[in-house]
Amino acid sequence: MNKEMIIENMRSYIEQLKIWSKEYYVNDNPSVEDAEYDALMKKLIELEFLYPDLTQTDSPTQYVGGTVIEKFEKFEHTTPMLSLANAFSKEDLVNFNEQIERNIDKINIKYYCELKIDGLSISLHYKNGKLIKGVTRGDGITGEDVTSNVMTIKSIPHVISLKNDIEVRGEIYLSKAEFERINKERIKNGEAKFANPRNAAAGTLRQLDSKIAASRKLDIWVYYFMNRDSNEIINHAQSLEYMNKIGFKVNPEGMLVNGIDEMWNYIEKQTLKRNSFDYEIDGIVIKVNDFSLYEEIGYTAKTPKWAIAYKFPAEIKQSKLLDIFPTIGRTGRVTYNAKLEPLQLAGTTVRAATLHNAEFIIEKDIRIGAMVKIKKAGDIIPEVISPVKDDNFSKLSIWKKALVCPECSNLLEITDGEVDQYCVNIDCPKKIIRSMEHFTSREAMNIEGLSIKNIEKLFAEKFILSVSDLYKLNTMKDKIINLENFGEKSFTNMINAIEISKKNSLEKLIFALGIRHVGKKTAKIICENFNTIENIMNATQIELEQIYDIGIIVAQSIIDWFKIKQNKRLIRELINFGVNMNYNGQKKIENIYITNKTFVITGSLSRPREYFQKIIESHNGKVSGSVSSKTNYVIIGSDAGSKLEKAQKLNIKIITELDFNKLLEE
Ligand code: 0OX
Repeated sequence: MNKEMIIENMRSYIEQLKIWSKEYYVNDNPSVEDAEYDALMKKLIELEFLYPDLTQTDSPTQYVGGTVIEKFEKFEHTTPMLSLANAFSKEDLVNFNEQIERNIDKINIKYYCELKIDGLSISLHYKNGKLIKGVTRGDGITGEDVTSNVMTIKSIPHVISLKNDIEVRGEIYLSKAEFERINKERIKNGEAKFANPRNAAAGTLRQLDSKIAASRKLDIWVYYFMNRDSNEIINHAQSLEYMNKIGFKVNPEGMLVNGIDEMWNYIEKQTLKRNSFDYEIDGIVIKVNDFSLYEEIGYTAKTPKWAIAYKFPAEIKQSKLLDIFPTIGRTGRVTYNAKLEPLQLAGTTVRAATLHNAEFIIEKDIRIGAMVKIKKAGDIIPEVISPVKDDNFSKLSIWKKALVCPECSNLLEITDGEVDQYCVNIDCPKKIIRSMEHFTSREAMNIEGLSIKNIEKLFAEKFILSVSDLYKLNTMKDKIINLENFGEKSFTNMINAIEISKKNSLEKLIFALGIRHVGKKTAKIICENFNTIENIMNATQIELEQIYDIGIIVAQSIIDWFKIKQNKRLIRELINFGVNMNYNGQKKIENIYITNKTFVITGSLSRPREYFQKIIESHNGKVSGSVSSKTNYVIIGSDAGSKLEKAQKLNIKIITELDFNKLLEE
C-alpha cells in the first residue's frame, strides 16, 4: 500500500466510526452492534500502529488519553464565565419576570426552560473546526486548561463542520451509574469513595494523567453558544438546535414557555421526573429566549439578568441530636453546633450541623437528645431546622446557653442590637488561631504549607503569638524541625511560602487583616483607590465614604481598625519584615465626570455595552440597568425607548456616545 492509499483507508474508517460514535454518544441511538464498532476500531488501531506518522488528528483513537502533565495552566476566559442568580419559589420567578418586563418595557417574554445539570461548567474552544482547548470555570475570569482530559470525553467532538473559531459552554457530569461503578472500584482498591457524582466528575477532570479521565465515562450537555453575532442564530432555542446539528450533545428536556404559569408547570413536571434521569440535576435554568434582548436586560458583576436558576427545595431528613457545642470564630463570635447521629443527606454523610446562635436554639426549643430536622443550606452547609416534638420530647431538659468562652473562660458578651454572643478577650487563643488561619488562607496571604494543624502546633509551642511572628519563623529552624510532624522539608516549604507572601499585592494583606465588613472585593476597591497602606491609614471617614460601594458602616469599621494600638503595631512590624504595602494592580483613573457617577446605557451603540461599562468602571463609576433619581447620565444610542423618556421626565443628563468620549478626554 502506498501512502495515499493508507491515508484513504484510515479516512474511510474514521468517517464511518465518527458516524457510529455520534449515533451512540450524542444521539443515544446506535445503528450497529458494539462488536461491529469495535472491529472497525481495531482495524484502525492496527493501521495506526503500523504507520504512526500517518495517524490523523481527528482519529477516534485519540480519545484514549495518555498525556501526563505536571500542572494545569491558567487560562483567562475570552468572556467571563458567569454564574446564575438563584430563585427558590414561584414568587422569586414572578419577580424575575417583572423586573425584565419593566427593564425592557415589553410583556409576554418567551423563556427557554432547561434542566440545571449538577456538574462542572466547561468552556470548549474550536479553531478552524478543531477542538483546541477545554477550560474549567475557575473563578469565572480565569479557569484551568484541562484540554488533555476533555479530549478523552467521547461525547465531545474533536472536529466539527463549522470552520469559524467558536466557543461553546456546557456542563461536564458523570452519570449516576458511572459514579456507582467508580466508587465500587475505589472500594475494591482501598480508596476513599467519592461523595457524589459531582465530586467524582471534578476529581476526574482534575487528573494530571489523562488515562484516568479516559477510563471514566465523563459526559457533557452543552447549553451556551458564544458566537452569537457571527451566525444567523437569533435565539437560545435556535442556538441549541444548531449546536446539536453540528455534533454537540444538547439536553432534550428543554422547552420554550410563555409566561409564568407555563414556566411553573414545566418546573412541577421536571421536579416529579427529577429522580428518573441518569444524571443529577439540582434545579431548572430559565433563560430569555431572544438574544436581541440580552444587552438591554444587562448583567450584574457575576450573573446575567436575563437568566435565573430555580433551585429545587433542599432535602430534609431527621436525626438524633447527640450534643450541642459552641465554637469561637476569628471575630470572637460564638456559633453553636449540633453533633448528630450520622445520616445521609444530599449526597454526603452528615455528622454535624450548625445551630447558628443561642437565640435560635432557645426560640426553636431545641433540646439535646431530641430528633431534629436537618437540611443543607445552599445544598452545602448542613443546618438544623427545628426539633420534632414527639412523645419523648417533653422528657428532655431545656437547653441552656453557654455563659463563658469554651476556650478562655472569659464571660461572653452580647453587643447592643445583636443576637450573637462574643468572646471579647483579645488574648483568647482560639480567636488568635482563627485569625492566623484566615491570614494565611488562599484568598488572603496565600501561605501554603501552613495547615491549621501546624498553626495550632506552632501557637501551642509559643512560636507564633500574632501573625507578624510568622515572619520570624525562619530564625527558629532548629527548634521547629524537632517538633512532631515537622521535617526539614516541610519547614523549608513553609518558610518559602511565607517569603513569597511578602510580595503579595496590598489587597491580599488588607483582606488578610480581617477588618470587619472588609471582604475580598472591598479590599480590592480600597486598594484601587488608595494604592498604599499609608494612604489607607491616613484616609478620613469622608474620603472612604466617597468611594462607590463603600458605605458608612464599612468606612467606620476601617477607621476603627486602624485606630487600635495593637493593629498599628502589627502593620509597623509587617513593614519591617519587608511585607509589600503597595497595590500592584491597576489604579482607578480619576475623572470628575465619571468617577462616583451612575450611568445608564440604552439603545444601540457602535460598540457593545460591556465596552462602555468597562471604561466607566475603570474610572470608578457605576452602570445601572434602570433610570432613577440616582442616575447621573443616560448614554443613548439609536432606538432608545422608555429609559430615555424616563430620563427626560426626571431631568437627567442625556448624552450620546460622542458626548461620552468627550467626557473621557476631559
Ligand atoms: C446547567 C447550566 C449552567 C449561561 C449564562 C449563564 C449561565 N448547570 O445546567 N449554566 C447555564 O447557563 C449559563 N445553563 C445551564 N443549563
